[in-house]
Amino acid sequence: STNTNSSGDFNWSLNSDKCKYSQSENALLTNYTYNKTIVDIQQSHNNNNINVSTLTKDYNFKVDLKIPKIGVMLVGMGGNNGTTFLASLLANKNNLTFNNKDGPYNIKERGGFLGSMTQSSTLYLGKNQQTNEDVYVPFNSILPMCNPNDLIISGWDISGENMFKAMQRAKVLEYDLQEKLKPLMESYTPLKSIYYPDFIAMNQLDRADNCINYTTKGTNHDAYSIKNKWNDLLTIRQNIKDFKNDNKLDKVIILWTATTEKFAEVIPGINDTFENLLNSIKANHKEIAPSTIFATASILENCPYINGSPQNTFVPGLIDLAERENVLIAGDDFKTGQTKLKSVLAQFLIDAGIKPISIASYNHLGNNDGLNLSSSLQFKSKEITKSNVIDDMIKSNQILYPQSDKMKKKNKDVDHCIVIKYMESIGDSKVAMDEYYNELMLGGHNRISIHNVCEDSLLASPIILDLIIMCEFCSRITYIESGNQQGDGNYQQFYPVLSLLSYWLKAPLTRPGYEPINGLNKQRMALDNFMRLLIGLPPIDELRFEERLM
Ligand code: NAI
Ligand code: DG6
Repeated sequence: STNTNSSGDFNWSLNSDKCKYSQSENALLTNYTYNKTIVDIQQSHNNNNINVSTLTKDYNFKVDLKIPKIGVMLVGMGGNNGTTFLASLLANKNNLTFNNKDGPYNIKERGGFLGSMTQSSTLYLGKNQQTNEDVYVPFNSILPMCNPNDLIISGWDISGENMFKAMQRAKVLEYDLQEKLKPLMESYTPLKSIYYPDFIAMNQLDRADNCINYTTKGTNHDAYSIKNKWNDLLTIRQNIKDFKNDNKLDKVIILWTATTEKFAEVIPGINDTFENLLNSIKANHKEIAPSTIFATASILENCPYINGSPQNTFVPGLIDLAERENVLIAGDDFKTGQTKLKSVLAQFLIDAGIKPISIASYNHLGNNDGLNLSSSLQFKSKEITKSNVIDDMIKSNQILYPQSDKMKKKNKDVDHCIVIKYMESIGDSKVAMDEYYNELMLGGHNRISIHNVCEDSLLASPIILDLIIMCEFCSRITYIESGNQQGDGNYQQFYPVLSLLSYWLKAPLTRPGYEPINGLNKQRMALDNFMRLLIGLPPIDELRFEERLM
């Protein structure tokens, strides 16, 4: 069949017997044969017997080509990320030009959403028949994806400042850009939110003037009620309903970009199953975090929920609820700078057979995120997501990291330390310093030092955009296993934990029983190949036989 797609300045058509367009459904239907390698390891005496075989499965995928009207609700809308994200959407939509020290800067002319994979990167299509050159197309031109200009934004914050004032407070954007954005931003005011003081640092108390559960005027914890968590849940659900109805939206996506919370304790009988979780919300259990209320409300309203912070919002009871309601969820913690680079560099070193022995990662920053993380329980949440990123890489190479070594070193394969210090004067301009100390052959070593400085929220905002766009796109994809006699013959959605989004997340949430993949290139490869298969193209294998064989 021939499918035509257009993306601004070029048209392309596809000849593939794998996919066809269904006019009645306005959908693209594709057959794909998935090849899987299965390793069976049997232990006998001191030996491992490894048996390798292959398995194929045929799937039919369906992509709904109609882009719905999409609303996004940000939890923590008035923070540095929330304001920068909204500012970037409005600045692009209105094609703003502002002055900085170099003169006029037109946002569209300079590339728009730099740092966004969906908006500013390309996907390998194939070889140019005439010149043998590789041909790449914009990632978002392959299949219809939401245009950032069309997103309708709302959200909550415990601070009631309007978005212009909140943007000023964030001190991320150039003065002239803030002034140009003023009339566009000041009409946005965050909805009242939930504040349970135990979950975030004490130093955040001063901000909390816009809370649902504000009972008495006061300047201490006692001013905020944690006595009616069920009511808080109902309020958030109503907020979502109202937003959807008022704006006539087809879909709403909720994304947490609020302050990092401490980890909630996972307690059998309290938050381990969906029933226990709902009962514990009714009982005002102390381990129910604001983020868990938001995620529960979101799932019950059938809205995908994305967690951009490190805390364990997705306690087992919530995953259970998402499975039961069949609603997409993804987390945890935006993978923006230091960790993103680590998920490339550590993977490269280990794949190259070089052995990282220690990785020291320092950060200092002076924004409100840094202030909150100066408190030990909140730092702990971040330390966990920043540390775990090399686990699967270590496990992948038993030559460099034999199991026996691990026993000797008390479970520490790589000495990996994470330091975060708050320095007010640095503002949002985060400094990240890393030192990788590696073992080479014949007893040699090398040290790689990295020093990166940049506005934290300018890295996070395009990632927020990608998460929303890809989450929405994935929600339009269904599949059926060919020849599945047992199923009811209906197309089904992805498994609710949307691990395809792990490219943008520091500690990817995975399906229970599966381990996260952290390597950035592996994560990207999954996204690229998935896009290709949906339009009937084979996965990229880099074999390039036309060049290498006679
Ligand atoms: P921020 O402190 O500027 O913004 C957080 C906002 O959340 C504040 O306006 C605060 O008032 C609000 N808030 C706190 N509790 C709330 C609640 N229960 N409901 C609604 N609003 C609430 O922080 P920033 O820099 O915007 O970062 C946001 C989150 O994203 C943090 O958890 C941070 O660790 C995480 N993150 C940030 C990255 C970055 O590069 N900027 C990267 C990875 C994660
Ligand atoms: C200091 O580490 C503050 C954090 O919120 C980070 O800026 C954020 O988690 C980004 O981390 P990374 O490792 O992806 O740069």
